[in-house]
Amino acid sequence: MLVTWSRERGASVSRVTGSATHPRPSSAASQTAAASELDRSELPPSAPELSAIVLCYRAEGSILKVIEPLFEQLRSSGLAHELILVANHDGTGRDRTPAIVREFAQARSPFVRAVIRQKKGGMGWDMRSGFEAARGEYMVVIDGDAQNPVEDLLEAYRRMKDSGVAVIKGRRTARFDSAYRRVVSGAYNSLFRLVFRTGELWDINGKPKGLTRAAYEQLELRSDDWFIDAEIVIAARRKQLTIGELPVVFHRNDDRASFVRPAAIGEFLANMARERVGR
Ligand SMILES: Nc1nc2c(ncn2[C@@H]2O[C@H](COP(=O)(O)OP(=O)(O)OP(=O)(O)O)[C@@H](O)[C@H]2O)c(=O)[nH]1
Ligand SMILES: [Mg+2]
Repeated sequence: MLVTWSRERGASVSRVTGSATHPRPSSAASQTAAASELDRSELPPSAPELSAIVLCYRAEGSILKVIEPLFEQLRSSGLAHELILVANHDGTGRDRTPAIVREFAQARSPFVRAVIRQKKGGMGWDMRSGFEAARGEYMVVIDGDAQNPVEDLLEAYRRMKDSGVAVIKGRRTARFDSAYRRVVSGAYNSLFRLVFRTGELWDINGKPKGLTRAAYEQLELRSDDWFIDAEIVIAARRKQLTIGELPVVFHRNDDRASFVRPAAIGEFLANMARERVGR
């Protein structure tokens, strides 16, 4: 089942399509993502309602544009929360992100925690290491490159909470990134729809991405690369979980060029073929 909303914030559910099936109770599925650099003795005693997860990879000083306002928004939300900053690195020591994130987290412990490990995978590995460290009932992940408005993280949580969807994803209805990226994204989503018959779902890679803890435990995510976004959607549909699509604005990245090179397109195609054949 797909739940969609109109663009205006605070609007109620506008459309529900497909047949509803209640999610199964959570299984004790083992999650294989990386452990984190965390001192668990410092954690508050009870699990928070919301784990906000930020992928900080190679953001360096510009990460503060995202995590400072996000920290303030979480604090003033009144929610029991934690902010998990994923700053895994390639081990060369050239990336200043881990040091910046560590300092930020230490100053705000225990509500902010850093996950800092040498990378053993791409974006999917980082996202899974964030989920693995998170303890919240709801987990919402956002990129650390400021392309999504920071307030969309809490908005995604609220929509999940109000509507009861198990999974939420952003759907970029206004994009200000490059024409190259928009074309790649459009072609990928058209092909994805054709191959996986995902109906009205669109913008598979859109963030924020949010999962309830029960959904996370059912999905048993494995992707280490870009395909994790697709894996979330494909696995959620197989488990007949309800997916919500939140319309979002997507800004241009003024700090760096696109990471999505032609090789990434080949990787997407190979992943789609493997997933389709492997069913
Ligand atoms: N490229 C890349 N990103 C990673 C990796 N691990 C984590 N990430 C995070 O993934 C997020 C999304 O990557 P982006 O390259 O910004 O993806 P995008 O916005 O869809 O595409 P571009 O803006 O065109 O690069 C970033 O904010 C990174 O923090 C990694 O190994 N490679
Ligand atoms: Mg980006």
